[in-house]
Amino acid sequence: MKQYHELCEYILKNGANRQDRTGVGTIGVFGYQMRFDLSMGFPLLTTKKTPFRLIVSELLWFLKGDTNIQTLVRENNNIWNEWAFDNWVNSNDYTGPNMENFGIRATKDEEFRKLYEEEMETFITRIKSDNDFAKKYGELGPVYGRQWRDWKRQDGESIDQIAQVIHSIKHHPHSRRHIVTAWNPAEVEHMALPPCHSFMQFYVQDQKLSCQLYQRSADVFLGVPFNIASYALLVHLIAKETNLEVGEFVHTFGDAHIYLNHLPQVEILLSRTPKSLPTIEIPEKSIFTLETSDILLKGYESHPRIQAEIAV
Ligand code: DHF
Ligand code: TMP
Repeated sequence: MKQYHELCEYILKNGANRQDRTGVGTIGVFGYQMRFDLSMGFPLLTTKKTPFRLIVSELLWFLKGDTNIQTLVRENNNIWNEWAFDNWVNSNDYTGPNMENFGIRATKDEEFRKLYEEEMETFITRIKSDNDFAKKYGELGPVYGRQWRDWKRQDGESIDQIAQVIHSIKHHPHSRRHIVTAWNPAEVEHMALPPCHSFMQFYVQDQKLSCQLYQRSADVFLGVPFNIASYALLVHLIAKETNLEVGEFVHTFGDAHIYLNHLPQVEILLSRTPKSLPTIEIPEKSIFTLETSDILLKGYESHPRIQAEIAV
């Protein structure tokens, strides 16, 4: 995973300081590309412990067309909580303490942070157990899962982009039209977060399946290790489904940034030496019926976890 270390070093050397939507501030560049040869091992970052189970559970949630965090939190996957919580605390049904700008306030005010953590816990407990509540407030809007599996056409029909791309890879491997897009301009305003990993293209050569992703916005310390592993896994799953070997994952970025409050963590990470890559095992099962526990990670050795605050 020297590619990831090179990305961090490149941003530290060439990045410009930028204010951003979250108020945290970043150092970033515009335009960068990494390539991973997936036959060389599974690209899960080894210089900090990266929770593969959460990555699998999120990808399978997308692939099932799900956009409600209830499924995730029931699998103890809390990576999308803040974005559902944001809808809840800004709704008319919410009567608790003021949670305006909870993300940035929690990083600056210890007392508020405790209050926020309590409110979040109450919210997540209710999402897990109360289906009616979850239907309303666990929903992130028409995010990845909806656009991938159920893109609404104007005539009321819908498009299953994943099923279509699998079909086109099987029947026209050399096509230059193997595209899946999550960026739906008509629906972006209804999404809890506009898609960051927005547009992908598949490519077949010599019986190997490759994929290139365009990621418009990239939180290099927290998001990117997840994004690399998630798309690498997606290539493995679609390759299996189409009887191909895995080729390359090409990761192209728009705004690639390191949040200023992640700089100490990035220093620690860069001081570590990468270890050899793990491998994965996938059972013979349809891509749409896989469960998180079906996918096995073998031989993953990593340096310890490095905790960091997420910018909301
Ligand atoms: N917002 C921001 N600012 N950055 C993101 O990377 C991001 N990613 C989202 C939604 N919004 C975002 C969805 N993906 C974590 C990783 C990926 C992710 C959301 C959160 C994360 O916090 N990872 C922690 C471990 C989390 C845990 O164990 O629960 C990590 O240390 O990798
Ligand atoms: P933005 O919508 O203002 O660009 O903020 C989104 C932030 O989330 C940005 O820091 C990028 C980050 N992000 C990732 O890096 N990967 C992801 O998969 C997701 C969902 C978000």
